[in-house]
Amino acid sequence: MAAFRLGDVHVNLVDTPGHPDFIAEVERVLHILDGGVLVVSAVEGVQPQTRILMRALRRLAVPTLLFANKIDRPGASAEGTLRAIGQRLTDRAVRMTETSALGGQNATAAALGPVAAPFARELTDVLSRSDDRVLEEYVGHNGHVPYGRLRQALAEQTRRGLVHPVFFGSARTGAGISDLMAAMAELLPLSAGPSAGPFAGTVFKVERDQRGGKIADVRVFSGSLRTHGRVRTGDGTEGKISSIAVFQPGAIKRQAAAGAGNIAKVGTSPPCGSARCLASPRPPALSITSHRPPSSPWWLRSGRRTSGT
Ligand SMILES: Nc1nc2c(ncn2[C@@H]2O[C@H](COP(=O)(O)OP(=O)(O)OP(=O)(O)O)[C@@H](O)[C@H]2O)c(=O)[nH]1
Ligand SMILES: [Mg+2]
Repeated sequence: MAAFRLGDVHVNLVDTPGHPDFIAEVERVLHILDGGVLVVSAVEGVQPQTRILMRALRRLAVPTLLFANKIDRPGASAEGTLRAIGQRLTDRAVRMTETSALGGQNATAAALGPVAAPFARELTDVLSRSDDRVLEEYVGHNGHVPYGRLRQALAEQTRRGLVHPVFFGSARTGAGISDLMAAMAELLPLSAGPSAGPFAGTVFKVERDQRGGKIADVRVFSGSLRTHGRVRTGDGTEGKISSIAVFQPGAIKRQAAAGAGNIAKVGTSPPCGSARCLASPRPPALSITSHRPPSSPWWLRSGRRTSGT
């Protein structure tokens, strides 16, 4: 897990294993996400576990970007990867970056934009499949929907899980990474639960701390948790919160409280034994906002990252 900032957006990243043996554990994490980045290899393409993860993300309606990694590696192919994505993952993928010099250290990936006419056509084509208004505007504007309008429809449909933007790049050389990160802020939903009011959160993992005590990893959707506050720690058992540490950029910080949007490591007495502790499910009405004003704080992608590079 890690936290970082993208402008005024606070991002909590939860990395999950791509191996199918861990799928049950991964699914528990998928429930707490606001959005996902499914990583595939631009060399190996779509692997069986990638399909399992994509199915789970779609079933749970997690808005998901696709990242085709390793464009620096010999054998990397943008066309091959896009074909595999189209055939084996989704027919609603839309390519967001152009690439050059694939297969070597100098491989580049750059965001497509308004000057790329085929890109605008592809966006129009994919977006109009789920939104008749885009088609109407296409006809009304003689085949040229304004780029800003396409981008807005792209964000809207990505947040509803109707399209999956595809980015290329290399974690090794850094190519394409800034475009992927910018897209996380632009296209994935922000969570906007209030910090006032009753607590709602989910324990998505329970692990041992250095002293052998149990620590619960909690995503707070709304309200807050405070040290010494009373909580339910299991099947009806009442307990007390003994410690809270919140993921902040660069560090996990001990804090007196964790509020909406935080991911926190929470110690309780008696210990939180299972994911049912602190039981208070994600409130559906608060889970995702479908619309993000450009400069409002957003919390997360709580890790929308899954899968096998
Ligand atoms: N050439 C190249 N190698 C990469 C790149 N990204 C990751 N790798 C290598 O790929 C291997 C797997 O990387 P990981 O980051 O462990 O992949 P992962 O998807 O997290 O794997 P799991 O957690 O096991 O699912 C490592 O040897 C990395 O060094 C890349 O962009 N280019
Ligand atoms: Mg990994």
